Amino acid sequence: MRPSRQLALTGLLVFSLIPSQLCQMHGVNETNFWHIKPLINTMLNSKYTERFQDANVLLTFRLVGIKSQRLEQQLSGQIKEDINSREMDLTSGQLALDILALGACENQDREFIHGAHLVSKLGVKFQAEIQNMEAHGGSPLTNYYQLSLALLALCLFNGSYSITSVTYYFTPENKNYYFEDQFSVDTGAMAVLALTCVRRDTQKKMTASTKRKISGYVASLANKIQAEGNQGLLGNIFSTGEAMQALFVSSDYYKNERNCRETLHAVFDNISQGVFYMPIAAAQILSALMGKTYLDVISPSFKFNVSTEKPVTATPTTAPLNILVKYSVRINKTSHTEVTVRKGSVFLDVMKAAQEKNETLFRFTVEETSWGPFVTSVQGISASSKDRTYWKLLSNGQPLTQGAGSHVVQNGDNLEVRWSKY
Ligand code: B12
Repeated sequence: MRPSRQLALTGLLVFSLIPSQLCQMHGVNETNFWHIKPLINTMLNSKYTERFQDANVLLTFRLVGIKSQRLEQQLSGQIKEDINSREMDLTSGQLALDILALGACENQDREFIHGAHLVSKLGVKFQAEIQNMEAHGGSPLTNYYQLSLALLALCLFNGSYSITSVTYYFTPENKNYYFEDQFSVDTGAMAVLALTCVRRDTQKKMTASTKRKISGYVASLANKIQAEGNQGLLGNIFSTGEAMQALFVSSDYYKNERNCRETLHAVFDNISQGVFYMPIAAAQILSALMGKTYLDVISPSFKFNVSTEKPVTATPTTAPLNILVKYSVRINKTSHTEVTVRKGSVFLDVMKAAQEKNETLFRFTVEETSWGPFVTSVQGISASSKDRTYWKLLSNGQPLTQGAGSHVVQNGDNLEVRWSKY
């Protein structure tokens, strides 16, 4: 960014930053704004040729008040086109995110939500999730992160949902907050935001005891999130943004300046290492860093203009050295191989190299998603939401915190895809 433009942008931000809730002294301000600049650049400079990342990015742009008319028009256009073409196929969480993104601005996008009856359609999808849980031992069609997104959007945009279902299905002990016995911080955080909205919902007639119950859920989930705290992060780096939002609205955690400093230090450090190079990852952390939560969607934000940066040209990779890694597929028994790939390769390159060596043992399929390629099948065995099965990715025995398209492998790594249940 050229110095003059940087100054202009910083100047505008000074007036717009409202880290009103917590982290007041240590949130992003004019002196440390440069830390978050890479996030804004990532979001501004991405191509958005695929539809997947639009809603998260548009939502954050609007929530924190970044006004880039060109991009807003492009993203909202893509979202509306997508809704028009495959509304029935959208999952509850996808439609909820679309509503949050479109509804985060008081313009014709809100009319689109209204005209296309998106909120009542979301109500139907939410109800279908509940019915699925009733019929299939408590498992939703998608997952609790999406169920929470749906509840949040319904609550913010006056949709219909049953308080009885909410108090029954969102108890903190529910198995859906966990993947293989591990509390999912992202999921818990989204539920805290949704339940906080429900507790504040003045449209709903709620008894004092129901209110207390929901407050109890929120407090318990917030405690579980805090229990996953580790050197400033909550869960891992990619869950920290949404966890921050949840703790902003539900606990005193960030009233403690030390906690706040620790989180910001860890997050800024990761930003400087380029960890948030995906627009969705940048979008999910930026709102919290600017003191905003998804509950602020319905209150308009101060706007400031930014001009689009020239895309940063990728630095050419250095000499193409080869590295040797082990790769295995584990179902009941394990199939091993060793492959040579270029230095700087990602997990997916290893999977491709193994597939070329032995198609029968190592064939696989992926599906493009907002986080990149999701491994859907290996050896012809497909992941299934219904059976709560998936292909887990591991390196040296540890689950990856990034996907197959992002995780860079190192010489000598022991990589594995493992048939797992969550
Ligand atoms: C639910 C969930 C899962 C479920 C998805 C299946 C289901 N029935 O719901 C399960 C448990 C299978 C899962 C698996 C994994 N997940 Co996951 N998951 C989530 C979670 C909590 C919500 C996703 C969601 O529903 N979003 C909302 C809907 C509307 O958006 P969507 O794009 O339609 O959602 C789909 C994709 O997100 C996809 N998906 C889910 N996880 C991942 C991970 C990757 C890398 C990809 C490419 C796609 C993908 O499944 C969703 C449902 O179809 C997110 C949290 C978050 N902050 O987003 C983490 C999250 C996306 N997952 C993550 C990771 C790391 C994984 C794994 C790589 C873990 C592992 N070591 O194996 C695997 C994926 C392996 C593979 N096969 O490719 C990270 C991604 C970080 C990154 N920078 O890439 C996140 C952000 C969690 C975190 N904080 O670490 N996940």
